[in-house]
Amino acid sequence: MKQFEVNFDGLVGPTHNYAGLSFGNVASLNNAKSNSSPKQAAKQGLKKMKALADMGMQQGVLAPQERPDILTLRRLGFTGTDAQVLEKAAKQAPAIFLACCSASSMWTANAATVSPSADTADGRVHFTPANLTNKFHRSLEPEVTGRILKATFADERYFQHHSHLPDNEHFGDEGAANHTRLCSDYGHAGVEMFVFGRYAFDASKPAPKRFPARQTLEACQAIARLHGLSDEGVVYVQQNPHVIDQGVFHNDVIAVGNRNVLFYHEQAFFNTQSALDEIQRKYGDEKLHFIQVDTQDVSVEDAVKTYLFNTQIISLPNDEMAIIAPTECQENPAVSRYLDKLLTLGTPIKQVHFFDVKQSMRNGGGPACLRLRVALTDQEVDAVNPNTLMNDSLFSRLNQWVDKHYRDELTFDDLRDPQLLTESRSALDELTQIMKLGSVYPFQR
Ligand code: SUG
Repeated sequence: MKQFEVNFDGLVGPTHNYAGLSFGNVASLNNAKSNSSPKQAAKQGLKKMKALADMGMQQGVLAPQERPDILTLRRLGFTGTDAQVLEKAAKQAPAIFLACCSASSMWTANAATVSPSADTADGRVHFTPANLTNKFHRSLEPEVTGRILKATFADERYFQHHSHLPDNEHFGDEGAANHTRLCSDYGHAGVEMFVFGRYAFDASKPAPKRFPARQTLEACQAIARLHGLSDEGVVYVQQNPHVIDQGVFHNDVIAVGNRNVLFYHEQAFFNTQSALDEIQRKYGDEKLHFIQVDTQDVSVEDAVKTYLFNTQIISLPNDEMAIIAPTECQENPAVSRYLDKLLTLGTPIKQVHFFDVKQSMRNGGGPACLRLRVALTDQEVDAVNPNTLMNDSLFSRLNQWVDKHYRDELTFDDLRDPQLLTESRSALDELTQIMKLGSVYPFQR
């Protein structure tokens, strides 16, 4: 049996904009209110997906969500026609209105936590959508995320879908952005490393002071239980509260792993040595490659600016590992020097490829934020909705679709334009036909 890691990237939605919604995420705050280009954003994402498919990787696509979110605005008491709901919300409650316009579902690393069949008690692939409770705009995602995941991974013989955790800060869950799996090969049982920012029920434990910790230990434990993971296959690691306070709002901004490699910053974790010891012990006899980047080589500030750790580490068909990095890493002298050095260290990482995903980076989303990893056997790949898998024809179809429906530029005031709502809905309606997803959106039900 063959086994793969399939990256499911989020397709950027037609309302992609910069609203400064994410306190604790430096880029989101710094770029608030600048103009965006939904068309460029979607095309940058598609280009990365296609490039990985061309490298011989299995690559999937996850559909965006319906925005502006009229249903939520109605739940909050705005009434009338859809256009009136938009107008009233924009005028009376601009902050709520903006949250309901965000295309944030593009960062599919936050869509769900996924455990491959090799790790779970019932031998199925398990999915739990993230509740994203810490940010209002993101807390609107899990319901439809669940539907999109079910439409993508429909076959119940292979795929098990859970509801998102209770919507409360105690169980704040940000999905795969705080979840890393180490394994000798994708189809072999691995060690699932859950990284959390705080303890929900114990205020005496260390926690950040300036910015919020979005993920709790208790959320991680609930997911491990739901997915039927064994205690010997799980490690819980606390994130260093000081780096959260410097803008590391998810662990994937400071660490990334693939197979037998964990690439992380010296300051990433609270209790690094005991975490690494436990991971190695549970992993077994084969030595893991712990690649630590020291502060003297790359500061936390540069890591946050360039997203050195929000890179994807992928295993190419020839088994070499490659880093998929944003161009910001190439432009920063310290980080670019480090990446040159990394290739000479004799680790499994042998190549670096740079991608321009600036539209997403300006909201704090790098290459790794844009993708949800799903390790699958060839049988499971065959059970995936084939219209969600990237190939030449889907690539050109989706580019045409973007050209037809997306705006080149979106200013802040455009978001209240009822025409944008109509455009977005007709785009998504067509997309559900292209990807054969069924009626996943509220406006279709
Ligand atoms: O949740 N930004 C996202 C970025 C998510 C990045 N994902 C990972 N690290 N895995 C967030 O903070 C900003 C939206 C705005 O400000 O308009 C935003 O939601």
